[in-house]
Amino acid sequence: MLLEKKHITVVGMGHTGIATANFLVSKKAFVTIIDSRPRAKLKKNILSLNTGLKMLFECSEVPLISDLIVLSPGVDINSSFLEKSHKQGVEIISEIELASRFTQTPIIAVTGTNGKSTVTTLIGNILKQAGKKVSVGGNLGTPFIDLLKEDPVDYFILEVSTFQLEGIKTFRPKIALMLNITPDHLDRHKNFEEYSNLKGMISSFQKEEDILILNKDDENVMKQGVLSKAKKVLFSLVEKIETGIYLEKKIITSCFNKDKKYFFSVDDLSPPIKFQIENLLGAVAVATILNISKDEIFKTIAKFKGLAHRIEWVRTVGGVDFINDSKGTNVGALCKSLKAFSRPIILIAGGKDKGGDFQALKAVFKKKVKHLVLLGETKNKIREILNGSFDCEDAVDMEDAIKRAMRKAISGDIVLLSPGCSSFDMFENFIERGDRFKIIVGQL
Ligand code: UMA
Repeated sequence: MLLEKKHITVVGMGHTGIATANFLVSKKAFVTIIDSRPRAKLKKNILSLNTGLKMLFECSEVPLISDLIVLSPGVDINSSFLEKSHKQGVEIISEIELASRFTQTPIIAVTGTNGKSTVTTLIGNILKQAGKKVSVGGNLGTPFIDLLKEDPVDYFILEVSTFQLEGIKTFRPKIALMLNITPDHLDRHKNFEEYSNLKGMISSFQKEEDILILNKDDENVMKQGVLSKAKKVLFSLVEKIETGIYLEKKIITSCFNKDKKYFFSVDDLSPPIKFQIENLLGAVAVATILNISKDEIFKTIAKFKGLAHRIEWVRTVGGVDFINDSKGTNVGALCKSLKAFSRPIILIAGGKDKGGDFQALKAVFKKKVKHLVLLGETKNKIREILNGSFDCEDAVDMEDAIKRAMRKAISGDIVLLSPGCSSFDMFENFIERGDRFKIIVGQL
């Protein structure tokens, strides 16, 4: 793709916009970067931009001459300010699309509503342990276009969101992995169908020789998988799989071309990975396809500390495990976390409502939750939905919530913070909420 002397507009001056604009300048394009926020709010961002480009602030209008528009993930491709450009036939793409046009290195892309950061990191760690040169990023933090600086590598391993998939035209992972699809980001996407279809886009440009790994236990994932041309590999927690990874008497097992291999028992795993078996199966599927030995996989897993705020094991106090899942900001994430445990759970949930369907929680609460402590703005909504069918109490803040949970817990229980809501009613973000939980648990 020739960029020299092309007029390119980059929308958004966050991590992605900055990395993209700097890349385009290095390719000698005429770059304009626009942002809807005022200059005063973007002082730090401006410092990271190279010279030789034009900046427009408080701007929601694309410059008239634009050969190409590259969107940051936070910018909706259906925004009204892009309508004219769509009509004029200007190419509008996401940053992962642009980056993928500048490398021949195989891409391993991971998507899903929940668990994708953990799985992306785990795959990266396993491949590094096995001596491969990899570069890991995407939605996880470092924009793909910034990772190109590390090329040549053996693989790019990317966490990919629907916001990024919305703007792809050719993005073709050698291996794509779809973990799960449950409702999220419905404030951005029209409805669940649109959101699911965008997740499915991860495989849209894959060919017969590429591989698509699917979670057999998730019907929405399987629905999307049917549409793909790629070779399918499945994984499942609950059933035997002909081509893929599953559990046989608690032993992680692979089966390819009728050849079965046994890895290790989930009983041999320690926290934090023992609560993330489904995610682990996805990562093992990728590693197996790439012929990584079971020893290398096990060595990585033994060292894996998990990611902060994602089913993060914090501490065991008097036989009670405290788990921080503050990143569980939607109902799907909360359900997933509850299903990860086979022991009684005292759950701390609630926060700012993202329009989640809490009705869906009733059945899983009955099965998994021993006691519920409610926090934040959604307290009343959740209580009303439970309609007296469930033992719950209110807490005024995190400290109070943990104290209340402690009173109900006995040895062998799990105290889980998995709010199912965003954090903005009481905290700066989910990180501050999770850190608060960890500090208080650390002082018990
Ligand atoms: N902006 C506009 N016009 C708009 C919308 C936004 O100008 O219509 C501007 C904002 O004023 C701001 C900039 O765009 O200055 C922000 O861009 P951005 O939201 O795309 O943020 P980045 O810093 O580029 O971060 C993005 C991802 N953010 C989102 O998807 C919202 C990061 O994922 C990702 O780590 C990063 O690129 C690198 O790839 C974050 C995220 O929350 C962690 N992702 C969602 C999730 O995980 O659920 C999908």
